[in-house]
Amino acid sequence: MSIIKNLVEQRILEKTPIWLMRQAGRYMPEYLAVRKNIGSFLDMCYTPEVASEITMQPMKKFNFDAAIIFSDILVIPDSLGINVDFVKDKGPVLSSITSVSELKNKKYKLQKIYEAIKLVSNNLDKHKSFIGFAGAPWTILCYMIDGSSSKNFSKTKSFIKNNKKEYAKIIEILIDSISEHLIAQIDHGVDVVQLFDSWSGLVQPEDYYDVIIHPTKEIISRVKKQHPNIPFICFPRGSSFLYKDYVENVGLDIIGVDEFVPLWWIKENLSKHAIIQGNMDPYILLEDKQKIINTANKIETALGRGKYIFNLGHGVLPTTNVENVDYLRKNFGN
Ligand code: 1CP
Repeated sequence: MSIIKNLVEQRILEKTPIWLMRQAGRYMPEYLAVRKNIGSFLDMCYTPEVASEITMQPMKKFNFDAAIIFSDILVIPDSLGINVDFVKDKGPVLSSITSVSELKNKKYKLQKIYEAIKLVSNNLDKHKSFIGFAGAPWTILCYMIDGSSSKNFSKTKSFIKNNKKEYAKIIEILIDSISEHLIAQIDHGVDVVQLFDSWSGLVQPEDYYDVIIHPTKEIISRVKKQHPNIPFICFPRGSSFLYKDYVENVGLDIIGVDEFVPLWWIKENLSKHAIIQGNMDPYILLEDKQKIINTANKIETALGRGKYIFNLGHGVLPTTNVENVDYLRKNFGN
């Protein structure tokens, strides 16, 4: 059985499992070498041999406990007929929408991701976990309405206040597509799933139940109806005090915690409801090796060896030195 499934069932393992969000990507020379030869970022995601090779790069180099399929949260808007482009030094640019009538069905595109999952699944050691993922409805909506990355996604915030009917229809479509996408990933070989809600911290507390908790709970319930034993990781980044309402209500197994939540608060409010994942500031990986290992060990001491999943509070920064990641992997938990 895979390591994360084991942890969810037994609640304690001999060693703390470790993987890193964005473990495949721009800080790895192997990734950049492949990227140079492929036209667009989405072409990488939709070419099964390439996506599976990139998924395996950090596994070969660091022997992490889990692989995460190389893909992106924005494949969902792409599969709904929205034009998605990744522009160098700018990030994603989407043909933003204002009404549900602008959406089309291009879900056939996602088949290539499922083929990549099959390829990885055939090659991955069965003790390793294999994570599939999707963006949560709110975070995907932010890109669909604002059309690009933003500090505050104010267009999206204004949209949900002033176009309640359109908003409700789009959210239903997102709940359907995300649930189907996660179920298909499990059907093709992943054995853990993670929902990324990177911008949940922008939602006001009075809207948090409707915009964040309700759609997430609905997705988890649909996926677990088909696959009751699938470990569900949720990462509502930036949720602060609302992390507590989130873990108590959505029906998850593992909660991804960002670096802004203190360890004592996590233990007091989250640990009894879920297995914890994350929390180390990605910036720490830019520091010296002693600082890296001391910080990682401090988190392990607080949360308990073998009782949580080591990860960062957000993705690996592109400027991270590969040697530091290697040092962390080899020395953490010894
Ligand atoms: O080479 C490049 O220039 C592309 C960089 C890149 C990579 C490597 C992007 C563009 N996406 C990815 C892969 C990716 N994205 C993974 C792969 C698996 C792994 O972790 O190894 C995952 C899980 C994601 C998820 C993702 N994409 C999120 C959620 C997590 C997070 O970082 O908050 C988000 C918000 C995106 C959107 C996205 N994709 C890429 C960019 C530059 C962005 C925008 C980020 C932003 O708005 O700040």
